[in-house]
Amino acid sequence: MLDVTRIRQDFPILARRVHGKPLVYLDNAATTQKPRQVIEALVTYYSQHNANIHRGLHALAEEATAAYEGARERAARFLNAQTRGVVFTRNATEAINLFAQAWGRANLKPGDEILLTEMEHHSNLVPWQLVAQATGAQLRFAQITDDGRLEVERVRRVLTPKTKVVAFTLMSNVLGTITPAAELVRLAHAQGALVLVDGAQAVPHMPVDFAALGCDVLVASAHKMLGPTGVGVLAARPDLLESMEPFLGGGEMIADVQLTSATWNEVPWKFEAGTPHIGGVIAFGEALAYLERLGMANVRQHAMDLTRYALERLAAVPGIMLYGPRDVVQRGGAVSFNLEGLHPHDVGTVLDGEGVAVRAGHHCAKPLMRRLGVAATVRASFYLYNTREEVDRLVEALRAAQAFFNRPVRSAA
Ligand code: 7TS
Repeated sequence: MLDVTRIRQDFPILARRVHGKPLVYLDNAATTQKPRQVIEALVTYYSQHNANIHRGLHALAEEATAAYEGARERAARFLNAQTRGVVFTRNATEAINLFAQAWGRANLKPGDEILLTEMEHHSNLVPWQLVAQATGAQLRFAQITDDGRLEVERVRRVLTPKTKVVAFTLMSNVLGTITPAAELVRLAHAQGALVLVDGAQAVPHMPVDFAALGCDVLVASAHKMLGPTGVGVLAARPDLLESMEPFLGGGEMIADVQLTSATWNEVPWKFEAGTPHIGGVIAFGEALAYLERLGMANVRQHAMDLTRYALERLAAVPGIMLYGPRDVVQRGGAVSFNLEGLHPHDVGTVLDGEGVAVRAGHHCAKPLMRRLGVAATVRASFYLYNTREEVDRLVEALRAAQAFFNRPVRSAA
């Protein structure tokens, strides 16, 4: 069990008022708030240790390098991946682009297939479109069920000997759906395909074990898990990284450089060209330490309890359409819905006026919106500092939106 009252004291922003009301922050799938431990890590880095890493001989450079590489070790432990297999990027999007370009350009050819699902975030779709255009490979898609689940059988149906890579989300940012990743990895590997798992939503909210999943690449974003913006993680098998050509060229990623050629540094540094977000990575290490102290199993339990409560309360709102699985075991805490007769943006605006922050729109998943037959949804997404009282505030604010636009509040019966 999480001590949410105590946790909330670590997050200065949660004491804010918005439009005269106490802030209810339910936009955690977009980005999470930061505890003071993470904010202080940034301040301490810039006020005590700031230096460029891996090159200076002076004390500050050594301190900064040790802290940066320490964060890499912690990230590897957190994900149960090898330290040499952890590459820091700007975000999950860049991590996917890195793999799609560095691996895809060298390994895909006309006739090969890239298998994705209908519910990918644009960042696990567009990079594959780019590499498909560049290589002549074809995109294939596993369909989801009407309640937003990804069934193994439907993936099996589109997986062929031509499939060279399978890339899918472990948790949908729109529907909350948790996909049967370990089973899909086994299936894909049996066909000789590599697997990239998009953990941008899952890694912050549940225990995710890279080795146990068995996938080849796992990506995540620090800012969705209490860390700063500007830091992403690519965890991969070190031998896979070694077999790949670099993604970006420049300082740091080289072993030797001649005027017309260069050789590469060892992994993971081969994939970290230029000065990274040193302070951000170090502060990300603090975010991981914070999550480790709470325990990811407890974080997941809290998400299930709160999501169950939210689904119950939301289902009782007249004229609501809820998307995604209803069973909290099969989903995380991103809850999408629409209110009959109201535009999601209007709902979002009224909610904002009540101090309740949600996202309304296509959530960077336009093909999924088309699959659901809507242009947009309202999305409330929870994290470890959210409470049942905040869910109640959300529901009250939805009623206020219905009253404001004067919609008949038909009884659900
Ligand atoms: N994959 C998934 C499943 C995501 O939800 C997101 C961001 C990304 C990848 C990309 O992460 P980034 O840090 O590189 O931007 N999702 C959202 C969202 O749902 N609302 O804002 C960002």
